[in-house]
Amino acid sequence: MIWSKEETLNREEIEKIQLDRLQETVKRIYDKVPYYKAKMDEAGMKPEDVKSLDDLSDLPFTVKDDLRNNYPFGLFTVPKKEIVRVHASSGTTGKPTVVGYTRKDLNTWTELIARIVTMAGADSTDVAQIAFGYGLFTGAFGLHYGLERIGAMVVPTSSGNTEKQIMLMKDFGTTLLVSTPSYALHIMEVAKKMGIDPVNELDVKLGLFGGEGSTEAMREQIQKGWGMFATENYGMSELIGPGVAGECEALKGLHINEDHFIPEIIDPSTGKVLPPGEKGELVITTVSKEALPLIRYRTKDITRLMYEKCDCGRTLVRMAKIEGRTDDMLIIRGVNVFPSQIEEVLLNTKEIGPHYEIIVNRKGYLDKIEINVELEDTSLLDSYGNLDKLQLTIRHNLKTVLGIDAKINLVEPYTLKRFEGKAKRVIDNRN
Ligand code: DLL
Repeated sequence: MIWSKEETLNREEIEKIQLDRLQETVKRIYDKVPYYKAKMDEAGMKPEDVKSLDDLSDLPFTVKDDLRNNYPFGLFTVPKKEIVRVHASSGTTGKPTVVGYTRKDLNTWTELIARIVTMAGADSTDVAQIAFGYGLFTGAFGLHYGLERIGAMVVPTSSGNTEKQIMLMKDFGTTLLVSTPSYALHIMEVAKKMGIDPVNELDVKLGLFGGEGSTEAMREQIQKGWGMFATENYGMSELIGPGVAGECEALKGLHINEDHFIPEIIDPSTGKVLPPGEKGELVITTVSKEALPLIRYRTKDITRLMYEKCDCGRTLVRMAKIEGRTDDMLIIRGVNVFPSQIEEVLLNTKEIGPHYEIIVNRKGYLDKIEINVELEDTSLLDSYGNLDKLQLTIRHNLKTVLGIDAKINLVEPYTLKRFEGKAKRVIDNRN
């Protein structure tokens, strides 16, 4: 099913909506936020200079520091009394990045989530368990209202308390799980430990995963372990939260809700817009938000756009799975590698499970990478020879596929840390 007619407009129609809304948005920020006015004046741009979508690339970028420098509400284009909700992204140091919503923004958000969950195959018969943390994080509240809007029965368990999650899942007949992919893996494992077979004893048939990246190999592990159809959706607090893009049942990329978000792909080092289809940093302009519109926001996420028609009938452009973030890329002795590429190699090795940890150290001037990876089961532990062989195979694969030389430590099942929210699998001790 397709939730809204905007998902199937032709290019001309969608671009007309984008241009009208872009012009309105640029005028809005210029008139209402002195910080933006100064920034545009500096770039020599006035709102009336935006005459076509091509003019978008002349507008200055917005970056996370712009939000930080205006903490907490400095970039809002409406007075505080019109804000009905705030969320914030944690940030590892200092103050969080605060985002705000008007009543209309919340309605837009709900509609966009209704679109992406419908796209993934959810409907009013679903019992949807939301295992994202409820709080300042946008994930839980975002999915919550959209799933209610399509008429699903929402079970707001929040994250954590995993055994109880599983009990409720069984008792309520949960059919749909919302979480990070890493938490989905963890719940699956705890269920097995409790003697519950997720495939035959739970009814979860659809996964709506997001908030962090995951590879195709990880998707396979989740699908197999749960007996479910695992889909992924993408978003970011600053842009709205989840609801920017989502996978349809064709699983050929994530459809971007283009009537609300205009995507561009840039070369992260020069800032130049790249031709259609090329890989680079995703830049998004929000064109329907009231409280916190963002012009050319640099997401730091690496992907590419696909404009060909999708099997599902939607005309919305698709973005490929996020490959990594510009600030996540590891440079190991001059070789650039994303943790997702390492994950792909590891998870394609039959004997190992989906839990791993990448540790980067610097010895003198040399970077050393060490990977702790869990065995799928304990059967190999008795044979030193087999373990040794497996270690060599993984090392060889990483070397040939990615060109990195890593020390591999095979560890027993259940020894590495598990995650209830976004996973942290890279420990970079170089700084
Ligand atoms: O993670 C919003 C969200 C919640 C999206 C739940 C989907 C589901 P932030 O906490 O601001 O917002 O983190 C945004 O998370 O820039 C990406 O690097 C990463 N991310 C989110 N979804 C995906 C995904 C939410 N499907 C940051 N694949 C983004 C890869 C993702 N990375």
